[in-house]
Amino acid sequence: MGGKSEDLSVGALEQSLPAPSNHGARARSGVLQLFRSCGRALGALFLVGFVCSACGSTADEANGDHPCASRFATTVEAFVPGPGPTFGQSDLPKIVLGPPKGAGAINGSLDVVTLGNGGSITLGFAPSSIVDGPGPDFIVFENAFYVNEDTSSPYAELATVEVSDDGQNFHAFPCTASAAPYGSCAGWHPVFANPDENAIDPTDPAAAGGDVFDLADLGVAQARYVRITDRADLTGANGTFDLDAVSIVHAECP
Ligand SMILES: [Ca+2]
Ligand SMILES: [Ca+2]
Repeated sequence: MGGKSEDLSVGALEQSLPAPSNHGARARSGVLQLFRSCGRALGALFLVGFVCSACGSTADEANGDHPCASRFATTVEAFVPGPGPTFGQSDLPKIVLGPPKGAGAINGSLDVVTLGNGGSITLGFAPSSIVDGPGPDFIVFENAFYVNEDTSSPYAELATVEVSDDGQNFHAFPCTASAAPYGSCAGWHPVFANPDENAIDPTDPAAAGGDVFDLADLGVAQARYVRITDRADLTGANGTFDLDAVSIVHAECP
């Protein structure tokens, strides 16, 4: 964005330059031209400096959030696998840290860890915290997809999501649905963001895909931990939750 603004600024300055009018005036014009060129160069530098003084600004700051360096899980605080599949578990913790690797509406990512039936995982986000801002505050990415592209029929693998600010006291988003739509369960929205393959912002709840959560629904102002627990009452082929990543929409950091 900064580069593009620079080019536009310099281009606008170039257009305001008058061309030399005749040979007699060429020498004088040459000196003048030099001053003008220097002036333009300084002006361009000033403009570039002005434009780039805003380069550090982000939509986060406009929303009153901090532009935190990390917007994804940075630690696995606990992992308690349930019985059943063990896919991805040997790749912990890194397989759930950082951004998601979404595979789109009709495919599920394989860059995931399965929790096993009733298994749970607790993620930390230090030095960032999730804070309650307007709308969704964080996004949980599973590898759900739409069967036959039917958006009313997600291949869902459900889990309950809880948040905590001290790592001891957790508050749960209720997850009890047994048929779509699955309310505030995680594991039923396809994932589109994949920084390896596209430019979709994994922290944009309107574009990233995944399951979005709003701290305001629980009356919680801030959370530093997210615990995800597979629904033990759901078993079978799609009975175990597969975690790809968690991103922070509204972040705060030291
Ligand atoms: Ca919120
Ligand atoms: Ca289950």
